[in-house]
Amino acid sequence: MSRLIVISNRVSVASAAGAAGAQGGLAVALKSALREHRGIWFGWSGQETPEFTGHLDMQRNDGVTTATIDLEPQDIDEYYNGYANRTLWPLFHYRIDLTEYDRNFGEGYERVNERFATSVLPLIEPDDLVWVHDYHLLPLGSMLRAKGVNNRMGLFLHTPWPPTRLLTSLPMHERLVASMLEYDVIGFQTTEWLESFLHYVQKEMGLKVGLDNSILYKGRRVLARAFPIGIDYAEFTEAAQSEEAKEAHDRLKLSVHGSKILIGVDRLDYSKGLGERFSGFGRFLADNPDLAESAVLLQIAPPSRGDVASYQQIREDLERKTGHINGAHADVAFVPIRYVNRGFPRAQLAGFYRAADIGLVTPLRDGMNLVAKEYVAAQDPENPGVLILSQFAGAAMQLKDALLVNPHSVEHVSETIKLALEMPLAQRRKRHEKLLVSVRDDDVVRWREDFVNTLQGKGKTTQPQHQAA
Ligand code: GDG
Repeated sequence: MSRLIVISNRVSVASAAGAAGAQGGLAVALKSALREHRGIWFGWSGQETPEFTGHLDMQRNDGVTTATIDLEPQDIDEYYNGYANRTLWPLFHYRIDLTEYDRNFGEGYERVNERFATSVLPLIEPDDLVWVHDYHLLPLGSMLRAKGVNNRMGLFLHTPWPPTRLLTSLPMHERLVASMLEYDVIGFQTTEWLESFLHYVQKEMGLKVGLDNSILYKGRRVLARAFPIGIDYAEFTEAAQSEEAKEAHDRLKLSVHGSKILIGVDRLDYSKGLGERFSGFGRFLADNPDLAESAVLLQIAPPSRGDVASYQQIREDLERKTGHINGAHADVAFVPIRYVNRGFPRAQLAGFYRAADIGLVTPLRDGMNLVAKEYVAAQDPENPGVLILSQFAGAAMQLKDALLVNPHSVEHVSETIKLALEMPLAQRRKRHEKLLVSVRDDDVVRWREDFVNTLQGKGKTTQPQHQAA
């Protein structure tokens, strides 16, 4: 079996990130992939160095070999906080109002990708498969090719891919996309993002796309496909059975004195639609005075990307909104929104999900959204809760038995909460049963095998069973 070299912006070393309790979906997915595969995970350590040296810190922990580099403050400003999180992230989530176009960011992005390429090069052996992750590293493959790497190389994008008309607002968009075509395989979360990408290469670059979605570029064949990511189902259901999960479940249940529980779990990010969610819940409280005090919203939102102004802004907005809604609807022994700005260990999270009657997952735009899948996996099949899911999350393409909502409509969110609270047990069970099949079968193991097999050129392997056509 070929070795796998996984390259991503950040590397989650050992179990430290797990203990901190706020690792993102990418880290959760990759760790389980690497544990099973011989190989190396390369990326930024998250640490600063006054001057870039390219020194590789190699470690073996938890069955995973990692190699990390430190970056200079200017790299972090221009590449990570700049081009990645102030330019590409908002643009890829359809927020051109928040997208900043700064030439220094673009230069920093290229410089750091070049530094990644130079540093990882000595680790790559001739038969290795190279698997690059996410929007931070789109041009990395082309830089490795320029250094003579002929290995099979794949890219997986965890975010959405924006419509062509939005992407063309990015200066030098052609150059960015052309650099991506140096990979052998380009993976997206859903067919929607894939179609946007194929639209771009046809309309803007005049390239031909074959029936198998392969793109002929400079005499090479690049395969673009959807590979919807899943959760580590086995690991998560085990965590949900643990004593720690049961204690967390009981603690939360006891604390609400018989009220129903709605849960949201999200990195504090504007793409997750937290403000709209709170407003929808506020509308539900206002529309249903007879049901007031019968439902509590627990929102867990560990802060992320705090160095970026738009993230500071959303934090302030949410604090104000929570205060406003709680002020209007609280009573001496009742507070409708519990807004918690910190992370919890995974087992506790699983217990909270299980205790919740409704999973409220309402991003305005999301590549996939693993929280929706975790909520389903954590339910008691005999008495499951109801998943309310944004129609704009990639997960909505698979989880069609959730109650799908338009997160921009406070009325729709409010009505859907009511519907979910009143849903009879038989219907809850029926919906959950179908959702569970998708979450269990299209898990992270299947995702990884599918991507790696495709990268190895083993032809089209099993398509996810529950991906919409
Ligand atoms: C990106 C894409 C795509 C959250 N709070 C805590 C905690 N989390 C964990 C969740 C879940 C993960 O973080 C979040 O994953 P998501 O998929 O919801 O979102 P992103 O972080 O934006 O991930 C996304 C994903 O990559 C994978 O491709 O699905 O669309 O944006 O696993 O449980 N974990 C713990 N404590 C917390 O308080 N332990």
